[in-house]
Amino acid sequence: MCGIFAYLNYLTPKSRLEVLDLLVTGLKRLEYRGYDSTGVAIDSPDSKNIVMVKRTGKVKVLEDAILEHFSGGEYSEPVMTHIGIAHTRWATHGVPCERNSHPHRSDEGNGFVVVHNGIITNYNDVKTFLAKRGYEFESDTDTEVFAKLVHHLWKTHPTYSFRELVEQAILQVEGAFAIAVKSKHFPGECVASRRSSPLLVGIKTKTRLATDHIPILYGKDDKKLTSDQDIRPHGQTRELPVLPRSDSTSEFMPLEEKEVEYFFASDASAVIEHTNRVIYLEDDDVAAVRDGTLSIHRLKKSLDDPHAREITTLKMEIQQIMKGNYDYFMQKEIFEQPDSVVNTMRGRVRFDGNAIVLGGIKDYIPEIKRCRRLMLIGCGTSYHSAVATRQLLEELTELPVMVELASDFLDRNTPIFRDDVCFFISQSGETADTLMALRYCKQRGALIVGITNTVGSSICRESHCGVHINAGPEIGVASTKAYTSQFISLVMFALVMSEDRLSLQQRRLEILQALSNLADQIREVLKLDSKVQELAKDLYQHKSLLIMGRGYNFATCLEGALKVKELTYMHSEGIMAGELKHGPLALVDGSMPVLMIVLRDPVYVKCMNALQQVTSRKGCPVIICEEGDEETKAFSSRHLEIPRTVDCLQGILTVIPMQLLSYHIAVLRGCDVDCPRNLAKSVTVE
Ligand code: UD2
Ligand code: GLU
Ligand code: MG
Repeated sequence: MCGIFAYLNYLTPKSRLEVLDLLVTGLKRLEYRGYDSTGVAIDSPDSKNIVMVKRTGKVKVLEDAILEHFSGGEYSEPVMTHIGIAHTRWATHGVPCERNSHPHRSDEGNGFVVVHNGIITNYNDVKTFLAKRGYEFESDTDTEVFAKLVHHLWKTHPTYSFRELVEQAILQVEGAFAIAVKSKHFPGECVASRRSSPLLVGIKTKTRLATDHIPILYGKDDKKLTSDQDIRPHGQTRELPVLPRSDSTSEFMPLEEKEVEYFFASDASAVIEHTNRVIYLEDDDVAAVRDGTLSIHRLKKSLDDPHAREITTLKMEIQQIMKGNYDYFMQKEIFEQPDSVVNTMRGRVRFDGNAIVLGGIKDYIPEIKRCRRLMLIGCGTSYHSAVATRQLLEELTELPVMVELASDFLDRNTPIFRDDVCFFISQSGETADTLMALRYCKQRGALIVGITNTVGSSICRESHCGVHINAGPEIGVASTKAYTSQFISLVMFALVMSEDRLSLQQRRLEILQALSNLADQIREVLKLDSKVQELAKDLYQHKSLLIMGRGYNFATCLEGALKVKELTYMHSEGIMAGELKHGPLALVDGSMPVLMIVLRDPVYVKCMNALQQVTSRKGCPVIICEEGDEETKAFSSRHLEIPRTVDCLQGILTVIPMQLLSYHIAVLRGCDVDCPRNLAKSVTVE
């Protein structure tokens, strides 16, 4: 998840220094979306070239570099019309460094420069296609192929407008993107588009616009030129479909006003200080500004497509917008999970062919299959993701699986052998204990696999191979979306390991099917929010909360209790329901808050036993159960119902009410949700 920002002033004199200042300020607002590196592109003083400045690290580093390089002189002279683009990066493709920083360019002459948020999943195919045509690549990013593809299309279709070139290019790419493109061949113009990643256009005029909507212009799908090969689908060649061209004289609907400024941004926080008039672009919209006029295009019109995009008037404060409609980053991240789980699977799971490819470990799979045991090592929430998936890993890999807390693992000097495969799970990829455990195992000759959210992190670099969970930056100290994405990454690994096991195919299909429904089911669970909030009101003044479950949901109990502890400073314990009689049952009475997870899975009967034990000690537990499970619901007046899914993925749906519950309790207790006391986001000390 990166931040993109572009600023176009039309007949509104601004010096390049002012433009740079605007770009840097825009990036600062978007910095929460990623802070691996930053970059800007503006016109050179003679307006014949494009100048770029890029820096590794946060926006401040870029700001200092700009102050150093562009003081006064020709950069302070006003220009009537100009377009500048800017980017703050959260690396997915290629480590954070200056070379991989955006904007990316089409050629040495900076003909086209691009900023991008998202992942172009077929970038290797596009790269091969372009390499054959003589393009040389400078970075490891997926983004660079887009700049070069536009350039290639420009070479082969010299009569096309800037907008048409970009439209052509987005036809060829798969995956998720929000992009803004600037070109020295089309001065004063900007083209932007999105698919899955967010993008909006801010409009600032001196007087209020005469219109509150921008008409959408639809392509006519009648012309097909044949001049090149289509880059999709993988390996095959098809005619490169060239877009229907809309009538170029009518394509730009002039706004009444002459002087106008446009802002393209990943979210409203970056534009709100300039204007409150924005258009939220929809997937596959192509927004183009030419001669100061904005137009929005779509390739094809289908029946229910609207005729125009509304200009929305924002009524929010900056702080509010940065967090979307949320009060805290943690809350935002909880609600991001329908998208982040899809991002984890993006480009890896093919639901149509029931195939899974984890590019980061595929070459190591034969070696992993020969191993003697799998070790999963992590701390805190990352450790819980291992607990959550252990059973499925045992089932689908048929290998012994050990799950270890990194610190304890080291304390024990655990024996490690050359034929062990050790997984190191860490959101930041910098967790000190996990990293030490990694080095310990590496020294002993084991194969080291990383499961990290952060490209270029220490664990990523020091592991032999691994999987990036691609959940997007997690700002809230208490991990939420990283947990569900780690969970899914490990499930995908289990599926890869069992690909050629005939006897397991039915099971695999069942899980793949469930994965394809997961995002929608998470949306369903998130609708419980207000109910969970009510529940939090019952619980927040208590001293303690016991969370019980077993089997696939034991990890949710541990993770739920950890969330409650770290956010609310209440005592909370995740209890294996099978252990009740061996001690914890003594805690239960009519006043002890208890939450129990009782789902219709192979341990249902045992969970019901536990439920009975608790109620017979006058406990009145909150029950998390399956939708419509009347029999279970009968045991308590307080329940949270979640949709049915395959047993091994239940943990993803049951952990979400726990995240919400701890969040609401923390808010009610007046705790700082995003920065719990005594804790830090990434624990880089032992
Ligand atoms: C990779 C590329 C992506 C694109 C895609 C094409 C990156 C970050 N990802 O995505 O750009 O080329 O392939 O199919 O460039 N790794 C570790 N330790 C870890 C995590 C990852 O060593 O903890 C390695 C992994 O072995 C691989 C690389 O980092 O060599 C990228 O891993 P990934 O999970 O992002 O791989 P993939 O195929 O999904
Ligand atoms: N894939 C691009 C990169 O790695 C953009 C990443 C993002 O938006 O998260 O640079
Ligand atoms: Mg590595």
